[in-house]
Formats: sequence, structure tokens, C-alpha cells
Amino acid sequence: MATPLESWVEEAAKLTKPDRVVYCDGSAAEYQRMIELLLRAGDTFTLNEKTYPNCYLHRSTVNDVARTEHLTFICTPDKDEAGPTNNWMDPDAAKHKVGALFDGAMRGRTMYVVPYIMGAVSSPISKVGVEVTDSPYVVASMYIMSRMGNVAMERLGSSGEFVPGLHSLGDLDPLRRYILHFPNERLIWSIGSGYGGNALLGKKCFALRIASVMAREQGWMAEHMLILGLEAPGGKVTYMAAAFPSACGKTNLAMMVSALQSQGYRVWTVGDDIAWMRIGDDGYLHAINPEAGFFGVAPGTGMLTNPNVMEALRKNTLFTNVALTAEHEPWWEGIGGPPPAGMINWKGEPWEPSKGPAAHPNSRYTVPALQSPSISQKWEAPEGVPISAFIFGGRRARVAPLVYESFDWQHGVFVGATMASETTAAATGDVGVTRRDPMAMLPFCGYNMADYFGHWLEMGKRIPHPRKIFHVNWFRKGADGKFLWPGYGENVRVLKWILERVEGRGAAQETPIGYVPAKSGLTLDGLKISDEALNELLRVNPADWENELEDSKQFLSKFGARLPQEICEEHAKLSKRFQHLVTA
Ligand code: GTP
Ligand code: SPV
Ligand code: MN
Repeated sequence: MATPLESWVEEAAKLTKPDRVVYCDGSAAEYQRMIELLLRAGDTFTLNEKTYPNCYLHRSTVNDVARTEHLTFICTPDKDEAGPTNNWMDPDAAKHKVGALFDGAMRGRTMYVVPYIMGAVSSPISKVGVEVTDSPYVVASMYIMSRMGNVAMERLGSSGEFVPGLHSLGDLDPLRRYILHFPNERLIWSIGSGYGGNALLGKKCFALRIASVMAREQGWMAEHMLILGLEAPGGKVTYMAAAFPSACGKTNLAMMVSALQSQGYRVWTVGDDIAWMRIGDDGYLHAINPEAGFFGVAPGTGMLTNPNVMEALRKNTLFTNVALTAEHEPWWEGIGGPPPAGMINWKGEPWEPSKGPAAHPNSRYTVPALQSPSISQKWEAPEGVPISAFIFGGRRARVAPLVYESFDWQHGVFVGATMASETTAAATGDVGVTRRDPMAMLPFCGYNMADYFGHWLEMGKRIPHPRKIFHVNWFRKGADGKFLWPGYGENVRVLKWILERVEGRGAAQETPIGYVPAKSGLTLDGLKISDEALNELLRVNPADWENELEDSKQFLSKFGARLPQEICEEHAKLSKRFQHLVTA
């Protein structure tokens, strides 16, 4: 008798009509076969074998370089289940419409069956997914980003416990591009894009959109969060999880070289994008990183900003849409130094400054996690790591101070629910527009976000040790339009203050939005920063926050009566704290 997997693959093949079906084993030889196919297709190039061994550059179609949120749908029978922040389609209508696009989509192509595990092979928190795809680039990327092939088949056995994902490049026309989620069936359909978050279905589609639905039903959490361990002098490591929107600094924070290393503070990487968390026997939330690699933003990554990543990228890395130097090395803006002569830009054209950035602003590297010099010893711990602090953050030129601590869990959930950030090149559309992005999950929550806030509040009641919740902003700008804070490795100074607050120390000053560091509370030795810059970074300006209160109220009103009362309560309390300040 056919297994549930075989039956589903057969059904997918009947619809898409590939010339052949290949079950992937996850071997290094298979990865090389995929690379060979890509090289022959002419859109992928071997990089300098001496300086970048086993590294390749892939160029995507020019219209397929980022996530496409307007083409991403949550398909539930009831529109309200998807909520006001998601695009919605009726499941039957969606299958009818997009089924027609899948019909025969793999004719002349090979269908690869990619069984994969999200999470360490031995972790009870891990889950199995199966992606069928006609893209060798997707297979190669899944090889780096997940535990795929035979290990996943072994874990699955003859069980039907896997999240199926059907993927085809289709004709790569954005007019026929759809990323569909059927949370009730735990099913994913994606067509028309080969780009990371649209096409590597284990990542945002499964590990966040589908998993967030499962997590709410089953009492755990699936979050767009990095996981790091901060080592203090003496060697004790404290784990923190941080949610920043796409291209707002998760990878860089998780993989930083600490500016306070000589004082004994170091950062260890557990994950850079996604956290699955469960309440452990010890009463802490325990987090695992469901991924096996990093799909990181290349621009801005250099020896000065992030030497750990630079070292990790020197072998076995698949680059996408970066520029190519005459020496066949990858290049991007911010790698350090002036652009070398004779470059080919991300589109494959000879580059000159008038052509704009040589690398696409959302060009990326795909690299095995183990290659990072900062990888934590605990990164594959089956039970995950206990989280002592949650950090929300955004990219905001104004308003949000460098760091503040919420008053309690409920207030912290409000801080997450109302956080905002300027849009980035990680998704198509305008860049630099401030939008509300609750918990950095706006594009990734698979259900009504009002219920998602409710789930956060509920978890707070259930965690025996609810941890402190903070908010950070590395991106505040001065009047000259320049960042006030140096960022990157210097961000450890903020992590150190967070650690001290968690331990009941750390000098702070109470403000209406929460506790901000007292100037004496931040360790600033060895850092050149003016007093003005520091004042501005820590300033809570009532006029800014008046606008903020108005704007967040408008945003929250979208959820109507479904919004948890506690969130309204926190809004009213914040408003009142500012009024007291004015009348005091
Ligand atoms: P996704 O992979 O899209 O989820 O993004 P991410 O949150 O992991 O962002 P990442 O760390 O890749 O950073 C995105 C961009 O922000 C890169 O260009 C970085 O160089 C830049 N960046 C990261 N941290 C800092 C910082 O502390 N200060 C400044 N100024 N820029 C930063
Ligand atoms: C993001 O956009 O948040 C990413 C990249 O981490 S992607 O995998 O494309 O979603
Ligand atoms: Mn991300």
C-alpha cells in the first residue's frame, strides 16, 4: 500500500505532469548534481575556487528578488480567521484558480521530492515537511537550510505527519505568482517564484505561517526571532530571543563579534531568523532554531561590521544576486573598500556607478549554520535553550529610543503588538515607509493577529517564569540623517544592560514608555559617542509619542471587537502616563 507521502506525491505529479519524479536523498553528491544543473542552465556561476571553494553565484530573474507580500494568501473558510492584516482567499476558490496554473506546470521538467526536518534530527520539537519542486536552486538551498533527504524519510517512516508543500517556478511571471497557505489542512502551494521566502517552503511558509497556527492550537510559539546566548565574564551564558522585521538586523545581532569581548562578553549564535518555543519542565520557554543554515542579507556585511559572517562565507556558500568581480569573487555594497574595476552587476551586466547598486539590495547568501565561528554549542540541543529575555525591535529614524524595558509581560505584549518599522528591500514594494509590524510577524502570522496577541497574553499566564520584554532600535538618526548609534558589534553594550536588568541590576530611569537606561547604566568605555547623540538616543519625546499613540490606536482599531481587552487597556495606560507627565 502507498504511504501518505507516496499518495500525495502521486497526486502532485498528476496535477503538474513532470517528465520524471526524483526522491532526494540529501547527500553532498546530490547537491553537486543540482549545482551542475544550475551551471548548465547559465544563471549560476562557479566562484573563485582558491578564495571561495565550493561557492556559487546564482542570478534570479530580475522580477523575482524578494518576498511578494501582496501575492501571499491565507486560505481559511472564514475570512475573519485570516484577519485584517492578511490577504485572504476562500480555499476552494484558491485551489480552483491556482490549480489551473499548476496543471501541467512541470511538463518537460523534473519533480524533486524534498523531505526535510525543521529542527535538529533528534529534537522532539522538530517537525517534518515535504516540498515537491521543479527548481534545482530550491533543492540546493534546502540542502543548506534544512536537514533533508534520508534523515527526514527515516523520521517520517510510514506516518502521514508532515506538512506538504507544492512548489513550481511556473513561468516566473508575477501575474501568475501565488503563495498560498491552507492552515486547516496544513498545506502550502507556491507558484511563480524561486525566491527564498516564497519558494523554500520550510522557512516562512511552514516554520512561521503554518507553524504559528499549530503553535496556538497546541500551546507553543513560532516566532520571527533570532536566538543568541550572551556569555558574561565567568562563562555563564544567558539566552535571549529577538524579533526584528525583515532586514532589520537579526542575523547581524545573532552573529556579532562583541565589542566587549576583552571584558568577557561574547555572543553565541543559536538561530538568526526563526524560533520555535515550548514551556520546559524548568518553567522557562525553551527555543530551538528550526533551520540548519542562514539565508542572510549580503549588503552591509563586511569585515568591520560582521567578521563572523565574512569568515563563514568563505566556503560552501550559495550567493544570490550579488555582484561578481573580475577575480570571480562575490561583491556587494558595504563589503568594505571601493568597488573594484571590471565588475559584473547582479543582472549580469558590466557595472558602472550610474547603474545603481552592483548587488541587489536584497542579495543574499545561503550558508550552513555550522560554518559560523560564533555557532553555539547548544545550537542543536534537542530541548532548546531557556530564554531569559525577549527583545522586539524596529528600524526607526525617530521616536523609539535605543532600548527600553517594558513594565511587565502584558505591557511587553502591547509593545510588541504596536511596534513599527521602516520597510526594507526584503519584500517588494516601497522601501523606507514606516508601518506597524507586530512582533515582526505582520507578513508571517497564519491567522488573525488579534488572536495572536491573545496567544501571547495567554502564554504569559502559562509560563511559570514569564521573562522580561525589551524594545531596541539601532536605526535612530540625527538631524544630519546619519545613524546615531554605531550598531553591529557595539550592540553588545545594549545586550549587557538587558542582561543586568534581567538579573535585577542595571541603572534605569522610568519613563512613560518603560525603563530607559540611565546614562551611567550603559557601558560606553572604548566607544566614541557624543553626549548629544547619547541624549537623543535615550530621549522619549512626548510629542513623538502623541503621534505614536494616535497611529497605533488606528492600527489596533482594524481588529475590532476581536482585539484583547488587555491591549486596549495598555494603550489607555500609556496615554495616561504621558498626560501625567504633561500635567506634572
Ligand atoms: P531577514 O533575513 O530579512 O529576516 O533580516 P535580518 O533581520 O536578519 O537582518 P540582517 O541582520 O541581515 O540586516 C539587514 C541589514 O541591516 C543589513 O544591511 C545589515 O548590514 C544592516 N544592519 C544590521 N544590524 C545593524 C546595526 O546594528 N546598525 C546598522 N546601521 N545596520 C545594521
Ligand atoms: C525575511 O524576509 O524575513 C527573510 C528572508 O528572512 S525570506 O526567507 O525570503 O523570508
Ligand atoms: Mn526573516
